Amino acid sequence: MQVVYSPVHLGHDISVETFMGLPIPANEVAERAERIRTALDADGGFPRLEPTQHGEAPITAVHEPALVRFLEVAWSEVRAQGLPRAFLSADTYPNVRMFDGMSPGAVARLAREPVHAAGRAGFWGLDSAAPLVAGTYRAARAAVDVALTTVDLVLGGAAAAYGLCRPPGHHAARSMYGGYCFFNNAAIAAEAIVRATGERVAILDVDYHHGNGSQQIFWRRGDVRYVSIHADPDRAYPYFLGRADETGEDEGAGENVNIPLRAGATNEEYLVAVDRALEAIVAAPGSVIVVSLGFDSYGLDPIGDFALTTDVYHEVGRRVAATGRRLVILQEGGYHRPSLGENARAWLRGAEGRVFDPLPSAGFGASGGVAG
Ligand code: OKP
Ligand code: ZN
Repeated sequence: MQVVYSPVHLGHDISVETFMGLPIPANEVAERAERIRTALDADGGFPRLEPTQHGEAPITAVHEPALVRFLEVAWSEVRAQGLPRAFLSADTYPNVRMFDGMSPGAVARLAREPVHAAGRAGFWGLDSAAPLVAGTYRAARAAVDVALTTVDLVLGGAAAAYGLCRPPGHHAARSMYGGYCFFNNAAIAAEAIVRATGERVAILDVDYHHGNGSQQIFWRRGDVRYVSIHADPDRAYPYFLGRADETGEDEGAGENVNIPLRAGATNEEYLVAVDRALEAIVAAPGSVIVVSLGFDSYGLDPIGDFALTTDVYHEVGRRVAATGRRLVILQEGGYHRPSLGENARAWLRGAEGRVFDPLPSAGFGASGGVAG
């Protein structure tokens, strides 16, 4: 299987994030993508290519152009406003209740983009978990090009291709970045496939977190079905979306399928959910699945609480490919760095119908995950 990777992600060089106000070492770091790249190179079965540039039009097909402009200029504005800092992170958000009791006209006039860089970051951002640095915009653009080049491979005839996107994308909504995400790589890919083929497309999101951005972008659309398996938002980010009763509206009624799972979810429970998700996908026509692939569902992940082990990724990849649909597989999260390479190899080899034999050097083989 071909792998699309760009070294431009290295410029999105993050060392710190905040968790409930406290600075903590960042989770979404460059080492993640480097671990996966190295493991796939060592496997020998994953020829690698760099993305080609696809320009801005496929991005503004799903994102508000002003969001793109903000992300492009944010870092230099921080500099220009003389705010000395290592990264830009929002701290004040336009909570909808700030405007309680005001008329819709007044809200439209008042709830607009502020002037101060911190305010602008809050206006466009979901949370404080998407620190922006000098190389962020270029990295986010490169991740989109990785996704779209992966689409090109599949529309060009490949049964499956893998895009090693970093930063990830599924929390980014039409007019909002956040949750380590800037542009929604999977949504941009799905939209590009719809436009190129005129066919319906399914997104299968198996990151540990609910992809609120992907859900929002296609909420009222009848041509993109979004199916996600994730931690129940009652206990996990993004807290506000991801419940089973969120099914879409208008043309999109019934096109949004959320499968929230309990803490401690096992391989067996996960595979039951995968079968449900795949049933929902094959119930509608279409020949391509965009997979939002996260390994934060792994038992040792520092921010997840499922109990999955490496073998289950091989089986999930196998079952997804067994739908007979072509696969545009795009990397989202996964934060237990030592296991990322092996988990990616397991999933992708499963999707190709190849056996998974752990790399002796990896130290995280098929039994590498622990429960709990
Ligand atoms: C991205 B992906 C607040 C903590 C919020 C954000 C998690 C983003 C996960 N500082 N955590 O879905 O793997
Ligand atoms: Zn995640």
